[in-house]
Amino acid sequence: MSDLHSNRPEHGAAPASRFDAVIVGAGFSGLYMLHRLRQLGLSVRVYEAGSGVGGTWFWNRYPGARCDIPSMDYSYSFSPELQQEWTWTERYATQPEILRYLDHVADRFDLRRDIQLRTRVTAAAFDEATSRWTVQTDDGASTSARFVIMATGCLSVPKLPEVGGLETFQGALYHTSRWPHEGVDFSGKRVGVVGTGSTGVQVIPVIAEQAAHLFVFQRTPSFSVPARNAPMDPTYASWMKANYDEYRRKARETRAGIVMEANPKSALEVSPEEREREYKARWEQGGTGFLATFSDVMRSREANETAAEFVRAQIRATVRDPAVAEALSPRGYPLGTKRICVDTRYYETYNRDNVTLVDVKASPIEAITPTGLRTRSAEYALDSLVLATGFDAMTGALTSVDLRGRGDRSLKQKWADGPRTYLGLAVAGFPNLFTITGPGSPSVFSNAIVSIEQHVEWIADCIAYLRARGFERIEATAEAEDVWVAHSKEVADGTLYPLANSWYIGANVPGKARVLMPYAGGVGAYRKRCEAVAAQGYEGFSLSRAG
Ligand code: FAD
Ligand code: N01
Repeated sequence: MSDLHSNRPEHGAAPASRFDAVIVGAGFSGLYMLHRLRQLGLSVRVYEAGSGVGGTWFWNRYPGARCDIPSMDYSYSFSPELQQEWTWTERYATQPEILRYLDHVADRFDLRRDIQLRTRVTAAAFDEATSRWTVQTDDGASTSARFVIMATGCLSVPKLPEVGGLETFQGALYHTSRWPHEGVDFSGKRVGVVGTGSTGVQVIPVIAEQAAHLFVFQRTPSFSVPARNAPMDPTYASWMKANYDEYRRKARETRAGIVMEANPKSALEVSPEEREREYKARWEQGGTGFLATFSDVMRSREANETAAEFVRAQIRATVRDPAVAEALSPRGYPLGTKRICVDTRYYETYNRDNVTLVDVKASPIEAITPTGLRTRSAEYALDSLVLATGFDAMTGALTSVDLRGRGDRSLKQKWADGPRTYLGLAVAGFPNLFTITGPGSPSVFSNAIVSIEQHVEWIADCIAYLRARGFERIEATAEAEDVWVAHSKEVADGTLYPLANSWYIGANVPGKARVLMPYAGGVGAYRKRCEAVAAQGYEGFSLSRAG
């Protein structure tokens, strides 16, 4: 607690600057939020810890990084001009291309003049007398703002493995989400990668092509489907640009924020031949659409197992060594309940002579040593160690800021047993604070850009409403929050998600409460709920004027 305490704004110290709103983070969320609030005529300051804009795409520069939602979908829809003028070069754009896009957005909408880079928000406290927040940054300054919008990202706080000796390693150590800007040359090196989630699955095939030898330390195998990435088909891109409005409208009404052909049939009602044919067709098509092969893949354990077994069969057909194929075959949790990975030649990589799969579930990592990594049964000499060990997801970036609401209550303490929000947008006890893609919203269960745009627009409309009617304060009621938390749990319990030890439920961080953090009800239904709340004068919120 003492370190948190020292971050708190000094009582009585006058903030050096005043804004209508402070936005924390300059990724997809923060950039668009700034643009919308400026359009309303608000004075805004964005604080961003990184030395550039782009968020996820600024930080995750590891080789092989790219999106897993097609780029024509994984992009802003708010500006028809931007949509028409930007050209994606691949079906799934690489990290450098997405970062170029976000830099272009920052320039095109003249956003940079309100963004303060290299500045981390460490604390923020709500003053009940003035209905304003005092925001503290790591440069020692404080700022007063009526509204604070946390655009801090669901996957922005890297997580290191709980393994002793990391600091003793004499070779080169990397976390994939803090990759050196100048890149890394692995030629001639013995490299270890810990982690086989979406990041590991992307980085492993690329490092394997360069390293003298690659050791993959796998604890839990992932289900991965091929991306079938390819240069952008100009006919498809032209069609999309001509039909973007209608396409985006449809995407907003779907479950996952992406238009995909969903098969209404149950996996269990069709013949084995039809089942195989359908899975094969989706596998050949590539991408996350595999999850929509049948209507009950994500709802019925038995149906799910048919999809899981299909993937295991693909692994066996691809990987030559049967023991390695078996070690790569996920078992014990349903497909899709840890985020499904989308890869390029992932399983094929294990046929290379310079790649060794090490099963660290069977023989756990005991320590990182000065010269490499030691498991219970062997020692591996390494020149470089790459940690693809993920993030303190969804809550990490929010609770690492010392947020204090009414009565000096800390968000971290309030969320000790799991995050509680109203719609993933607001928290009872924390007036005038909004979260973009916060826990309790569909966020990571969707094409993030669809969810981000919906939140940004809802928050901007809400602030416009308050200002037009002279309200200074808005706060989610405890009752509305309780109802939303209960509803989210009920929806979650109707899915298979709680059956996996995933970051979705906080299982990757020791001591973190086990709660399914994203809302599993789908973006279409969720959007309708948010719109109804606004249409009813912000039902579930209390609004108040000065004094
Ligand atoms: P972020 O991009 O995470 O930006 C948050 C920013 O806030 C960061 O720059 C961070 O430095 C800053 N910040 C945080 N705390 C503070 C603080 N206290 N003070 C100052 N600054 C702070 N989603 C998809 O839908 N499709 C994909 O294909 C996809 N691919 C992904 C690939 C990778 C490698 C990763 C890690 C995630 C991916 N995601 C994907 C999820 C991705 O995070 C979102 O799509 C999206 O980029 C999130 O944007 P954001 O602005 O909300 O958050
Ligand atoms: O992180 P993860 P990620 N010893 O938490 C392992 C998005 N994303 O960075 O499963 C050994 O999924 C851990 O093992 P286990 C996407 O939403 C998207 O890969 O805990 N292993 C696991 O294998 C994704 O879901 C893309 O047993 C240890 C891995 O590290 C999210 O970001 C690309 C360990 C962590 O996997 C996070 O993905 C990249 C230990 N002590 C990311 N500790 C796209 O393709 C951890 N692990 C779009």
